[in-house]
Amino acid sequence: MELNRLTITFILETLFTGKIQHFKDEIGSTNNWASQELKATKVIEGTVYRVANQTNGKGQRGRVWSSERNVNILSSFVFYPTFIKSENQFVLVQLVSLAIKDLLSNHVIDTVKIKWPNDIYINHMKIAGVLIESTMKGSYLASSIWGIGLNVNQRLFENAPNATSLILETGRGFNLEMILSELSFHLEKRYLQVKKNLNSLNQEYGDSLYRKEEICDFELGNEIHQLVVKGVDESGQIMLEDTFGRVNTYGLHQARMVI
Ligand code: BT5
Repeated sequence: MELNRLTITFILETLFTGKIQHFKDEIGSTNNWASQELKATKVIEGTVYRVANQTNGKGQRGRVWSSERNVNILSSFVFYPTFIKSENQFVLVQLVSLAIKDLLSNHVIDTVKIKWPNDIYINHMKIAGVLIESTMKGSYLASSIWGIGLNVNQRLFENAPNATSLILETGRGFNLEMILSELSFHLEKRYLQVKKNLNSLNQEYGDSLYRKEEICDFELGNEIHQLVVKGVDESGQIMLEDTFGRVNTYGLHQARMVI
């Protein structure tokens, strides 16, 4: 007798993350939308703003995030990490990156890597990008918007030749609401982990770094240097070793991996 294959859908329960969802067909940028809402009303922690299409999707430092309509996750979550000092805000980068890695690792066979600081890579291709925008009160964080672009069902990337997606990596399509629910689950799990112990993600984040212990080309100023990725320090600066075995740390504006 032939066995029927059962498809079981798990509804991942969270305490507060993704419980309130706002959806629009189109907006400039979900990060800007969330930021406007934060200024205008009281937004409950864990609320997520998601769209089918962004007309002005933002990357880091003026770069553009591009996506086809209604095939990918384009979302921004609102959190209040008021227990984190601004000098420790790199933990947010760690927790969001690791949460996306958790989600993807449940679906793909290949290893998911984090290209410093927070690009998510599979097989040398970028599958997700993160844009965190926070406000401060005194020396602590007040609110934080976690913008996440995750490629799910898009097959062709004309504007980003180095991109991949879940459908390209697994050969099957995914339900976007389900992926959003998984994302909410993993974000909350990592957030609560950090709330308990601020340094709990250091080791895992360091071990997940893309091309760790490999010689890579890095742009430092206008020059290209061959350096080995050793890890990150507690402030999130990347630690790079030169050919003489000297390790120096660099901030976001100082070093860029050339791939
Ligand atoms: C990022 O910037 O990777 C952060 C992207 C964050 C996007 C989300 S979508 C929801 C929320 N609302 C927003 O407005 N933004 C956030 P960066 O590291 O600067 O990478 C940008 C670069 O990635 C671009 O210059 C392209 O080379 C490449 N890129 C653009 N779209 C891509 C895509 N869909 N997949 C992979 N790479 C892409």
